[in-house]
Amino acid sequence: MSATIQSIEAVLVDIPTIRPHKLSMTTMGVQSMVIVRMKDSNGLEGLGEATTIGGLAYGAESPESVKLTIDTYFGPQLIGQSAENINTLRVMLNRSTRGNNLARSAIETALLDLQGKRLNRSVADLLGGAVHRHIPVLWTLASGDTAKDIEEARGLIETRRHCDFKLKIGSRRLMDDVRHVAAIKEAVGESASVRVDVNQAWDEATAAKGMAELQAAGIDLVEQPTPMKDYAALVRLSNKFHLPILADEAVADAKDMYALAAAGFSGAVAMKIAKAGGPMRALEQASVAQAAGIGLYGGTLLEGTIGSVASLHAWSTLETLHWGTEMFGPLLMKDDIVVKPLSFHDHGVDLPEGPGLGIELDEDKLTYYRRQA
Ligand code: MUC
Ligand code: MG
Repeated sequence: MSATIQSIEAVLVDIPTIRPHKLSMTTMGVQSMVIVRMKDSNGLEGLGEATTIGGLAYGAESPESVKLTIDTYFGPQLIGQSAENINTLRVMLNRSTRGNNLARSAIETALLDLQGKRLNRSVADLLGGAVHRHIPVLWTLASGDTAKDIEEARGLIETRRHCDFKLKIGSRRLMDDVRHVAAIKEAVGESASVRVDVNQAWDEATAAKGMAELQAAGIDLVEQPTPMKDYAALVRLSNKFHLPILADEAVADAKDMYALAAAGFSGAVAMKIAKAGGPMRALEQASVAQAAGIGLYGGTLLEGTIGSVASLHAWSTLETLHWGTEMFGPLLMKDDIVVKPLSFHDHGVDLPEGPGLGIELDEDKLTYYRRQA
């Protein structure tokens, strides 16, 4: 059964968050997603998603620019092409396009979903097969208030939804942040892993002082303490402390991973399908990290269910996720646009069953949350 791509629609969707989510560079009250609907000549539909954090606060692409890229550039190239050979289409886009990895990720995801539906296999099957079907997920405490964060963490530990926590810091004075983190660590105790994400807010000297303090407070991991392009600082800090560093903004794809590892970095990498340009490209990065002895972590740009599930299919194929994942994006939003939301329990999430991503859109919810022109 041959199939050609008939149409590609990129829909902007805005869903409020359950509480303000405070990061060093922005505070989110809503999450904006681009949902890709790719239809083929057999009437099947592939779904994809591209999301970022706070418009242009996290990276060079915004939800609005992703929609424009897909509508103006990717759509005309892809429509009419055979949908069956994803690698051929990836090569075509690689030749015509620089960057724009968020838009590429949504397209690669939709192609995989479509292919899986056509072949009656899951996306994980297309990627070689799932090694794990229940995947660990941490929660980010980012209300901006220490007492509220402690209360939130205690509730989640009690219901066994999460046992690991990431704290967003970097917008306050260093010692205020350290006191905030130490108080939460003390409240949740030894059995919970507490990590911090600085989102590039520190210079190297502040990071060195901060890491010494956080190491003493029993913190397990420090994510992206220094600016993304400053590889030398990240390498020096990773060599100086036994508290490991998680590289996030510094590393988008396999090439970045190679460059950072070759510069002498040790620690871990936050893989994100959005940064890499899709689930297949994120797994290319995982191979480079594994070869360099760098730990793996399944990262998020706070995607909704479609983007989170696409990531989960990729992460499920990896034998070891040294630091687990943070695929909690759907839980941060007040509502969902899929018929059957993900099942989060026992400190993790179940990989959905069924062909493709295993996700069905709720058309009414999509209509309700889609951005009006
Ligand atoms: C980031 O920088 O890691 C992931 C979890 C969260 O709360 O924010 C993101 C982005
Ligand atoms: Mg991060």
